[in-house]
Amino acid sequence: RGKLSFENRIALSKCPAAVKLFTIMAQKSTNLCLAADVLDIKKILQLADEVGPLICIFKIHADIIENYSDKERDELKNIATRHNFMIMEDRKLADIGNTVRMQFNQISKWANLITVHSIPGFGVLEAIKNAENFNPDVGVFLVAELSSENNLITPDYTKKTMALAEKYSTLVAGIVCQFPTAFTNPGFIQMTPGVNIEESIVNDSLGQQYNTPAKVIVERKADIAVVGRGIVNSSNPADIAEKYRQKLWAAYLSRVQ
Ligand code: UP6
Repeated sequence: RGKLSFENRIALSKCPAAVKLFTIMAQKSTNLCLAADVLDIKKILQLADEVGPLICIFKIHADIIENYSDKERDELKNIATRHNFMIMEDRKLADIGNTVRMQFNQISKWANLITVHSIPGFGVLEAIKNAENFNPDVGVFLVAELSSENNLITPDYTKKTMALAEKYSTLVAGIVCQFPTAFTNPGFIQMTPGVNIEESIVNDSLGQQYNTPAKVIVERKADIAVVGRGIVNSSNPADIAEKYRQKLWAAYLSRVQ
């Protein structure tokens, strides 16, 4: 998988959202996902407009945004269309299938990609797939590993998560994980958070762990790197995002060649 280009992996995916994402990454030469963890909706929209040309995914946690109404959801959708990126809601759904189905229906009105935990078992993906007004263009990223220190996920959990992803490969666009272990299907997209350009920044005070762009893309075979505070805390997010984009894309090119 590591050596195949994004273009060559398009035909290997069974999920329409992954096909769209691979296409955007190849067209825009970017494997950067911005984690826009900001409370102020005006700042979020400004970030999306400024950094939009440099990213493939604009990832938000809608439940931390103040005053996120339909008007702003539409505005974000317009910016996404203009700059050709996908909107991900990082809700990490983790309830029983029946509840998740209702949550997914709401979120899929405005997001293209949604993160889901595998912990509830097959019912969570079965419910989404069979939802009445299921939109097949919306894709799931299944969480197989977490970036935080001493998290409770075991290798067996990760392996079983990958088996679920395989079973629901028309719905699952990719996997949120740290290591390429057990990850063989090149149709899935590996998304890895915990990335910082500064080698000296290895963690925060709450268990988050960071690695450099080269390490996550080349050694850990991530296709997309998620960067939050490394970009959003900067006084000039567009400049620093371009630095990340260049480093991440160069690492990807060195891997595939
Ligand atoms: N995220 C992680 N680790 C995971 C899964 N998701 O950090 O295993 C998400 C966080 C945050 C972003 O919810 O939005 O990725 C990382 O932000 P940071 O770069 O500011 O640490």
